[in-house]
Amino acid sequence: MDHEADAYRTDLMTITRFVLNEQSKYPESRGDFTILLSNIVLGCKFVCSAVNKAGLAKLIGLAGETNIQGEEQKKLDVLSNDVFVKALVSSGRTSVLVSEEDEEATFVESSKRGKYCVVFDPLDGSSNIDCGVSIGTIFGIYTVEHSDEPTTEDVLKPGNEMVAAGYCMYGSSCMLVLSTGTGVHGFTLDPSLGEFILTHPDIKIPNKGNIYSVNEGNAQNWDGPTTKYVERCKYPKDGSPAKSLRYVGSMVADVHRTLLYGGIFLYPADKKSPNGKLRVLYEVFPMAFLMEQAGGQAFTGEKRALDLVPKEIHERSPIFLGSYDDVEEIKALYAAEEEN
Ligand code: FDP
Repeated sequence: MDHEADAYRTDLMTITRFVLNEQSKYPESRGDFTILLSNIVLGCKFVCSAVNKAGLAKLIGLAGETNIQGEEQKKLDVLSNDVFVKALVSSGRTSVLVSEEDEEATFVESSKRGKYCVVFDPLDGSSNIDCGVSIGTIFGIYTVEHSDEPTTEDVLKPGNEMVAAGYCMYGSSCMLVLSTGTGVHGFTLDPSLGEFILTHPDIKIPNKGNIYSVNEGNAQNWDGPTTKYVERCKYPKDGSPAKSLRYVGSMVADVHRTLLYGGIFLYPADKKSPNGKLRVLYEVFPMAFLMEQAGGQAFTGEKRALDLVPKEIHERSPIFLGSYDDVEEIKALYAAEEEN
């Protein structure tokens, strides 16, 4: 056994150390956010372990329930939702929870209430579970106005009021990407330690990328600007090389690649789904928050994504997010259409 190497590992920047360091910059802080985050991290480790064991434990398969989006729930979705609801409530730091899996918001009982609201998709990309493709948890955090009397209004706020957002990707490795509003940082789970270690400090998305990511099967129903944009990706007019297409169909995986390599991820509106598919509170907002914090942009086809004000907790919105210059291009196409 290499004791020297082992001792060196205790010097690593774990996610808990990282958040405690951040907390120490705010002398008035009482550690509530650190406690909340450590409960989210626990939930992620739990789901990661369940995802890894899914085949073995025969967890895969339908649980026989249908969620409010009309999708069949998988056992892992149900499990992940239970894991996060319990982890968040028991943190004693939350008042309102909105989960993709629950039709109504959950109001935490008064004895366990705290000053935060958490919106989350416990297991996004669920159609990929059965074939072992990367899936993930997405979350966003707000503070409540009055924790003694929380209401749904506490989460029906624009994304620019989020205090933190992140996702955990259950892929070839388990990675948690987090922003508390001061940049984006990536932590990889070291399974032997059970700790998330800072492996990707201060992630910055390249200003321009050479990948576009979209479900092209919907192309016949797209609007003009999206059609034009994707055409330009394939047949650039300025003589630059065509962009590559990459689409996993699991938002966390597609956004993660976009964040690291640059490029653009699109889930536009189409004739069949005028509001697109992705949910504002727990898909669009957290990913838009991370993109902006990494130097990219997120646009809805009308406005900056984080300026949307949702009216319903499960509202959807079209989304174009990624490298700054790539999103500028799609914004210009929408602006040109408006002028005509
Ligand atoms: P899924 O349906 O597998 O849960 O909103 C959920 C989501 O996956 C996203 O993770 C993904 O980006 C998108 O839907 C994929 O939708 P399409 O199958 O329509 O491309």
